[in-house]
Amino acid sequence: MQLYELVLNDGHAVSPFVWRVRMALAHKGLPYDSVPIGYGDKDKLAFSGQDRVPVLVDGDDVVSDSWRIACYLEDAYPDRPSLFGGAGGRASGLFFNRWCDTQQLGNLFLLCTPGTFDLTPEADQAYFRESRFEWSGMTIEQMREDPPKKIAALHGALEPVRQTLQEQAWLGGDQPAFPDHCLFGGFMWARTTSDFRLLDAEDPVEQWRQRMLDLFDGMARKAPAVQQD
Ligand SMILES: N[C@@H](CCC(=O)N[C@@H](CS)C(=O)NCC(=O)O)C(=O)O
Repeated sequence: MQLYELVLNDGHAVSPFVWRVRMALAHKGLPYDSVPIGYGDKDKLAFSGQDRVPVLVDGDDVVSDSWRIACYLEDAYPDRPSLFGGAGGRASGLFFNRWCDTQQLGNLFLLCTPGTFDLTPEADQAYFRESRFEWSGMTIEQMREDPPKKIAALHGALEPVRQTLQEQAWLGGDQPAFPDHCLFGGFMWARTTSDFRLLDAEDPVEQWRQRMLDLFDGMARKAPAVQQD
């Protein structure tokens, strides 16, 4: 298998969507070769019929979009540890996936985009700046203003997750499942790009994040990052 993934300066794999898939592949115990690409390498993704990472190539199968890749892995490798724990888990997993896309990543966008820009090779910085301005109407400099206010908004959005992790170790219950990998992807975006602390040490979400960093022999903890804790 090959995983096309976004890799910026100093080997920082910043994409929350790629991290979801990296964790899902480790969860299933499936080895793969990484194909690192930058923002300026979209032509290398043309074979997939779209221009975003992650893209997974498995023999003749080409799958893009992190949710669709998770579903593909679950269906193609049913004998490996399950990502969803059955049809009900997949159905509610889709809801949580969309919650992460809109609520978690929505709140992380203004926080993590400046650090992502700082790690973007110079040749791609103009594209990055312009595309993010088109999406948000904000310059990178404007996004850098008042991180504490943005961290407080994220903290509020995470309350249902916090209350869940007060009752159980993982979003998947007594073991990690794809919803854990989804949420963790966003925190890996922050860890790989930005030096601010998002969570207090006693927050159940932080304790869960530490457990996630330890999974699969500390795979995520060992990845090049700005934050080391
Ligand atoms: N819904 C897609 C989103 C994929 C996506 O937006 N990927 C970003 C990386 S974080 C990308 O390829 N960005 C390229 C760009 O901004 O030009 C998924 O879940 O995989």
